[in-house]
Amino acid sequence: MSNQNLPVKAELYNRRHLLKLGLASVGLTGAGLVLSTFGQKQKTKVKVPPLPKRSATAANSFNPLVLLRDFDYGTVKQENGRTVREFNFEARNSTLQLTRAVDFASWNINGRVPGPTIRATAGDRVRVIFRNSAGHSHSLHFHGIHSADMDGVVPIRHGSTKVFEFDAEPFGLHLYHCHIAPVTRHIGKGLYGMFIIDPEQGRPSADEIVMVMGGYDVNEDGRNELYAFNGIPDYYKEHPIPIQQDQLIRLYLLNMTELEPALTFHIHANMFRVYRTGRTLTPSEETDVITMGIAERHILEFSYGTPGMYMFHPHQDQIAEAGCMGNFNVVGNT
Ligand SMILES: [Cu+2]
Repeated sequence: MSNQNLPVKAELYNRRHLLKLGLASVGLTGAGLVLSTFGQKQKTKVKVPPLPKRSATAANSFNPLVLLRDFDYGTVKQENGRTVREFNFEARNSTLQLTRAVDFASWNINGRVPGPTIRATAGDRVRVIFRNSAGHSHSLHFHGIHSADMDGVVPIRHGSTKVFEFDAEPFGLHLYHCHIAPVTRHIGKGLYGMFIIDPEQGRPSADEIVMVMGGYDVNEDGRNELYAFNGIPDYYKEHPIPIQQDQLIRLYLLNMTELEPALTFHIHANMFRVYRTGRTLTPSEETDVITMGIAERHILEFSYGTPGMYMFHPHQDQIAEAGCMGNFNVVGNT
C-alpha cells in the first residue's frame, strides 16, 4: 500500500464509494474532499478533511490513518445474473513496530493488522480466495450466515489455497478471523478483519470510518501489554484523525481484543447513536460509553459541532494508557 499520497488515496476511496452509491458528483476543494449527493429535494455533502502527510520514517508498511477509510469492495463480476465480489487474501507473517522499543511478530492478512475491510451489499455473492503463505496452518472463519463447509474451522496448511464462497447475509457489521487453536493466539497475532454488509437501500451519506480495537500479548504471558486502534498503539493519539465540523461520522467499531472479557468505548464531549451489530437502520440508544464483549461490533454515529481536539478511548483507563487512545481533530467550517 502506498503511503505517499494520502489525499489521493482518500479521493480514490471516495470516488469508488461514490460510484458504489450511484451519486452524482465529486470534487476536491481547498478544505479537502467534498462529496455531493443531489437528490430530489436535498443536497448532502460529505466533507472529509485531507489527511496529514506521513513522515518518511514511518516504520510500518501500512498507515492506520489510511486504514480508517480503506474499504475493499473486491473485484466485481457478473455471474448468472448475480453480482459476485471476489477478494484475494494471503495469510502472511510480518513484523509490526508497535512502539519505538517493541517489535511484534504478527500473523495477518495481506500484511496489515487488521486485515482488509471487505464490503458487499446484502444479496451479493462473496468469494474470498484465501492463500496461506504464513508457515503455520490457519483458517478463515466469517461471521454472518453460511453453510458448514464455508465456516472456516478446518486448518489450511501453509502453501494451500481455499476458496470461501457464500451469499452476503444478513446486512450488518461482521468480522472474520482465523479459527485455529489456540484461537486466542491466532487472533492475538493479528489474523482478523472487518466484514461490512450494506443494506440494499444503503445508509444516509456520512464520513465512514473503521476502527478495530486489538490487544498484543508481547511477552506471551497470557495477558495483553499493549492495545491499539487499527494495529498500531497510540497512532491516533500521535496522529489525530481529521474530521469535519458538523459532518455526520459513521464509525464501524469492532472489539477484537482476546484476553479481556469486554472493552468499553467512549468519546469525549459528545454522544453517539448506537446501531447494534449494524443490524438496524434506526438507532437503539444514545450514549457516550458502550461495553463490547469479544467480537462484538456496532455502528456508532455522531458529529461534532465545535472545532478542536477530542479524545476517544476505552474507559478502562489502564487499557487506554497502554495504547488504545486516540483523538479526533475536528476541523472548523470556514
Ligand atoms: Cu491462524
